[in-house]
Amino acid sequence: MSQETHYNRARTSLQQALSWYSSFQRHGRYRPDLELKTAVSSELQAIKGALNKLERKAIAIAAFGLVSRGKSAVLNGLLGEKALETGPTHGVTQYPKSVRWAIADKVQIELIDTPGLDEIDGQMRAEMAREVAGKADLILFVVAGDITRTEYEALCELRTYHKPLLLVFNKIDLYPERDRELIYQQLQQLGTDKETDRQLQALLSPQEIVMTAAAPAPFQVRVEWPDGRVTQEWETSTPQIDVLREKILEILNREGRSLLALNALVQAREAEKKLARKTIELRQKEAEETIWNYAKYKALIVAFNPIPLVDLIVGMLADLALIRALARLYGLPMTSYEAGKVWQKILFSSGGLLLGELGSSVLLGIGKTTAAGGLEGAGTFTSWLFAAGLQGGVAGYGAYAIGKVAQRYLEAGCTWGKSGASTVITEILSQVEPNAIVYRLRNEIGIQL
Ligand SMILES: Nc1nc2c(ncn2[C@@H]2O[C@H](COP(=O)(O)OP(=O)(O)OP(=O)(O)O)[C@@H](O)[C@H]2O)c(=O)[nH]1
Ligand SMILES: [Mg+2]
Repeated sequence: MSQETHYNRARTSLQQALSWYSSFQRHGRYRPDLELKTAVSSELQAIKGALNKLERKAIAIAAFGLVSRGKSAVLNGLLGEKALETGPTHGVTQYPKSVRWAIADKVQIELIDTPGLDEIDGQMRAEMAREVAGKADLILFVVAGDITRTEYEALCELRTYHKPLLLVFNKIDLYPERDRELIYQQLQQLGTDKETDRQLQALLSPQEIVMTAAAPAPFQVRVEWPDGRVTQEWETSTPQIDVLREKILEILNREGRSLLALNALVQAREAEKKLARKTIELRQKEAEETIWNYAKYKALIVAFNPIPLVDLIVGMLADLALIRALARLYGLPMTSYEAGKVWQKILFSSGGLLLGELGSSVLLGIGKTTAAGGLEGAGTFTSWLFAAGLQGGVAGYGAYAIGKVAQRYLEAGCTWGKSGASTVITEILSQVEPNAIVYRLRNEIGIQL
C-alpha cells in the first residue's frame, strides 16, 4: 500500500472520529450534558487540530537540544537564510518559534525552533516538549560533539513521544577529521550498545546520524602579500548542511504522507482514549445503575427459567445487551459487531467466569429442572430454591463482572473499530518498509489492545 493510501485511510479515520464525537452526546441515551461537553472539549479540539494539520499536509520538523548546540543555526542552514536568531550566549532562543520552509510545493513544511532543554526549568520544559514534540512529524536532536548525560536523558525523554528522529551532530568544523570519526562512532554506539541501553537502540541507526557544520566558526589565515607584507585575515568555510537537507527531503519524499498519517492517528488515539476515560468517569453513577439492573434481571430470569440451555443463551444475550447499553450510555462508538468482540475478549480474559456460568447452568439448571419436576415435598422445593438462587447469583455476578470489565475495555477499545485510529495505525505499521524511518516505531506505537 502506498503512502497515499495511508494518508487517505488516516483522513477518513479522523473525519469519522470527529463526526462521531462532535455529536456523540446525541448518540447517548441521555440528553446532551454540558458538563461532559466541557470536559471533553480539549480532546475534541486535539482531534480537530490533528485533522486540520493532516489536511493541510503540514509537516512539522522540530529541533531540540541543549543550549548553544546550534539548533537555530541548523534550521537557518536548512532555510538558507538567517530567519532565526543565533548567538554565542546561552539561551538565545527563549520560546518555540516556527518558520515556513518553502522547499517543496506539494507539502507545507514548518520548522520549529525550541529553547535549549537545559535553559528552561522542569515544568515548562516538559510542557514545551509535550506540545512541540507532540505535533512534530520529525525531530532533529542537535548535539555538538560528545553526548553529555543531560543530553542523553533528554534524548530518552523525547523518545517517549515515538517520533522519528535524526541525530544531528553539528559544529563538525571544530573537530579534526580523526576526532570527528571517533565521536561519530561513539554516537553510533549509543544506538547499538545493547548492554547500556536497549531503548535508544530502537531509535538510532547509523543512517539516522547526520553531521553538519551549520555556521562554521571563522578562522584566521596568514596572508603573505607579494610586496612582503604579512597580514592576518578571518575566513569562514562554507556551511555543511546539504547532507541533512537531502536526508530530510528523501525521508519526506519516501514516507512524508505516512508520517503525517501516523502522527495524526497517534494524536487522535490519545485524545480518544482521554475522552473515553473522562466520559466513563462522568457517567459513573448511571453506569452503576445500568450494570446493577442488568445483573438483577439476568439473575431473576436465569433463576426462574426452567429450561437448562435457555439459561445460558439468555445469560449471553443479557451480557451482550449490557455491553451495548453501556456503550450507548457513554455515547462511545461501538457497533454490535464490536460489542461481540469485546464480549469475547472479556470471556477469554475471565475464563473462570465463563466456566462458572457454564457449570452452574448445566449442573444447577438440571438440578433445578429435576427439582421442579417433582414439586411435591418441601425438601424438593428447598433444593429447587437453593439451585435457582445459586444459579441466579452466579449469573448476576457474571453480569456485574462483565459490566465492570466492559468499562475498562470501552476505555481502551473505542479506537479499535473498523476505521478506528488504532486499527489504521496497526494497518499502516504492518506495511512500512524496513528501510523507512517509521519502521523502528513499529513496536512502540503499534501497541495492541
Ligand atoms: N563552529 C561552529 N559554530 C556554530 C555552528 N553552528 C552554530 N554555531 C555557533 O554556535 C552558537 C550557538 O548557535 P545557535 O544556533 O544560537 O544555538 P542554539 O542551539 O539555537 O542556542 P540557544 O537558542 O541559545 O539554545 C552561535 O554562536 C553559532 O554561531 C557550527 O556548525 N560550527
Ligand atoms: Mg536558538
